[in-house]
Amino acid sequence: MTTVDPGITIVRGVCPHDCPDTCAMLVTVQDGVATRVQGDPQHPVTRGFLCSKVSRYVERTYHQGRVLYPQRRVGPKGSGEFERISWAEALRTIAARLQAISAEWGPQAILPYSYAGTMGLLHYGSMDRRFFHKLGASLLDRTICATAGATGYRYTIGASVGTDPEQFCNARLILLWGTNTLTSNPHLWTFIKQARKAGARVIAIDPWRSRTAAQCDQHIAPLPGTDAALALGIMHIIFRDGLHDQDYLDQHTIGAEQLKQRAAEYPPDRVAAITGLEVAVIEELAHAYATTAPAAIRINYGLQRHAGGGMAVRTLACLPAVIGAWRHPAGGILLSTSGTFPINYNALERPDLIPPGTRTINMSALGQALNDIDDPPVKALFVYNSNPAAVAPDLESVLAGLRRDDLFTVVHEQFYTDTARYADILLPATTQLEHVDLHKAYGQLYLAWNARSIAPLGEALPNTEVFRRLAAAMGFADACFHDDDETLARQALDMDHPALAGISLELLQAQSWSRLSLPQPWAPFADGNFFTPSGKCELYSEQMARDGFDPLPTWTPPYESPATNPQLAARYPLTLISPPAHHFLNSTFVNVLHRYEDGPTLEINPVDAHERNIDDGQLVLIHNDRGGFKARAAITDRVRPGVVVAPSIWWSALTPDGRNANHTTPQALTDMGGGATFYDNLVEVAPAAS
Ligand SMILES: Nc1nc2c(c(=O)[nH]1)N[C@H]1C(S)=C(S)[C@@H](COP(=O)(O)OP(=O)(O)OC[C@H]3O[C@@H](n4cnc5c(=O)[nH]c(N)nc54)[C@H](O)[C@@H]3O)O[C@H]1N2
Ligand SMILES: Nc1nc2c(c(=O)[nH]1)N[C@H]1C(S)=C(S)[C@@H](COP(=O)(O)OP(=O)(O)OC[C@H]3O[C@@H](n4cnc5c(=O)[nH]c(N)nc54)[C@H](O)[C@@H]3O)O[C@H]1N2
Ligand code: SF4
Ligand SMILES: [Mo]
Repeated sequence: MTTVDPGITIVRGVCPHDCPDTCAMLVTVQDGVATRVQGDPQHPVTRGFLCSKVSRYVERTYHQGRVLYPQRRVGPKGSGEFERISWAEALRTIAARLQAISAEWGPQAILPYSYAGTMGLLHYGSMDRRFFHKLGASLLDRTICATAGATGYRYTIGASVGTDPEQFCNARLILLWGTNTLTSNPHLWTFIKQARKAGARVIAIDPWRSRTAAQCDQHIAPLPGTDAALALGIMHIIFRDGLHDQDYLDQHTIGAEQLKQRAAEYPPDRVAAITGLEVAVIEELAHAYATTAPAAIRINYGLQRHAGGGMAVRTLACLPAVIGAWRHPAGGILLSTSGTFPINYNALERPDLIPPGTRTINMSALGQALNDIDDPPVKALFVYNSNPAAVAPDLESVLAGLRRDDLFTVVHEQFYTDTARYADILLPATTQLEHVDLHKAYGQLYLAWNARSIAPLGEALPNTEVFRRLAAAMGFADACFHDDDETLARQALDMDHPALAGISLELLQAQSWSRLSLPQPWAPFADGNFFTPSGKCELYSEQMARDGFDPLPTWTPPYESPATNPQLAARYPLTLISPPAHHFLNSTFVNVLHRYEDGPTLEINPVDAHERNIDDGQLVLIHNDRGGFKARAAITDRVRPGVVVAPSIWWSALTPDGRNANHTTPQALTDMGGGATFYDNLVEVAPAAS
């Protein structure tokens, strides 16, 4: 904290949102009121700027839609009608209901539901995990975002470790593959711009000409869910033309010969047919990739929201080894830096408190969990850090579950979200300015400490404190329920690991952030040392064979596409992708910043629009057997025929018909990791009455 003028201080914070950049923020506080947030100019990744969302964090914090007091539902579920109660009464009511449900149905009838409303290690998962573990509640498999890709990447590389994003400035070729960098990872763009200045070529591979794709030197638009075939086609050409790095393959990989044989099954004409790309484009891409060094690939999570999402990432992760790109710090591939951070999750979450045999419920199939699971059924749902009534797939099913009269729902929230409206008990949550937290990142290599800059608004409480108090109300006597936030942070950092050498909580509190203690420059796999069981890049994976997968890279077709499910496509011929709108962060900021987005829209190609008599700007209904939602048509060649795009994730109250894209998305899971398949989604579009 720095005092600028009498009454004005600058507090050093961290952006808590689910974004790879984890920006360092400077919060100006005047007489106890936050007046401004800025990016820390000293931070090597933040570089003094915040995105268009979080630069308005003060507006969000003081927004009139904040939940400020505990409340009890007085109207029908979903109506959002509440009356104020005290914290004491709220905690008493929750404890009594959880105890009664536990006595009648067993504790596994209680389901926590949380995701990444905050990425802070304390408020993402610490006291809450301890509480539900001690209670014996069902475990939640947190799969909604990243588990397919993380699992696939792990089979090939061994851990979520990849190219240092700060090294992208030294790359000569950058593939932005299934990621909308300018929207979802904007601070990487700084390094990409530097690389371009030095002559690098940047190629976007995305079925949609996103904001990012439009800025690249080239945009390659494969059909959704066909990336693994494209990667195998690239490998085919590289092996065919002898452009591979035999020395790297010999020394640091397993299965190069088998991979070569597998790639032989993907000649350019076959890959062209699968991906909808021209042979010449695939040939040129393969040659550019193999002959431009260093070559860096950025994948994020967009491309793995398909049936074969895990296998796609596993396959792409083989590419750098084939050409030896890992030799250079600026070569390789980056999915997430998350696994570079040694964090003591066992100390934070205390899995030792879980009763043996406790079941696990997959969050990506919440609708099924609420409607179909027996033995025991879910009788209580405790939601925090998430807004499932907007973000979960197959919302018709989720909402039917949330409407159940016999379901006791607690929601701990900052805002009256779509989910909050279904709460029996609604609890007020602090924002990042009102609590402390410790942060790692998934798109850079800095640990950071978020200091508290203002007092909590109303009666808002941080997640950790809510679960401390609930543990007391439930009579949990274990000492771990008394740990305060600083103690939790110390426990998280209690690892004997070289990457934490010299880094302590005190250091982070004093200077706000610190790069992990890694060699500079950081070239994680220049000499092999992969995190796989063999220590090599596993082009062939024994572990995958044991887990029932093809041990070699392969293309896994979408569940829903005209080529792979013609019967379904006869009724629903268009693939819908519903990626984040630029000013939204999943469903966060929608209530605050929707004025910057042009209402719910559907981007549709002129050919598809013409066939359906759809005019530009017209209201359309996008639908399939799961449900439908309305949006305004934007006729554009940003999407190819057969693909439509609905920037998301809208709050129901702000849409024309109270529904959003997730009324059409499926609960089907990815090939591995149990992930959600949001973009594996066939729909039809028709003109709608206003
Ligand atoms: N502004 C903003 N930033 C965010 C978020 C946000 O909501 N808003 N969300 C955050 C979160 S939680 C995450 S997980 C990340 C996600 O960030 P990204 O990984 O960038 O994910 P998406 O935007 O979902 O998808 C990226 C791109 O993948 C494309 N895509 C879809 N299907 C395919 C495919 O089959 N193949 C290929 N090659 N491309 C495909 C989409 O058209 C989209 O342009 O961003 C984070 N950052
Ligand atoms: N159609 C479609 N659906 C998608 C996606 C998509 O691209 N398309 N993306 C998917 C992805 S990648 C993800 S990660 C999920 C995201 O889904 P969620 O993790 O649910 O993310 P948000 O919608 O941002 O909701 C987070 C909520 O947490 C609240 N919150 C923030 N901080 C705190 C806190 O400290 N305490 C408490 N108690 N609450 C807090 C916020 O106010 C917000 O309402 O959505 C998925 N859904
Ligand atoms: S959302 Fe991402 S880009 Fe925006 S301030 Fe937060 S970390 Fe930075
Ligand atoms: Mo995500």
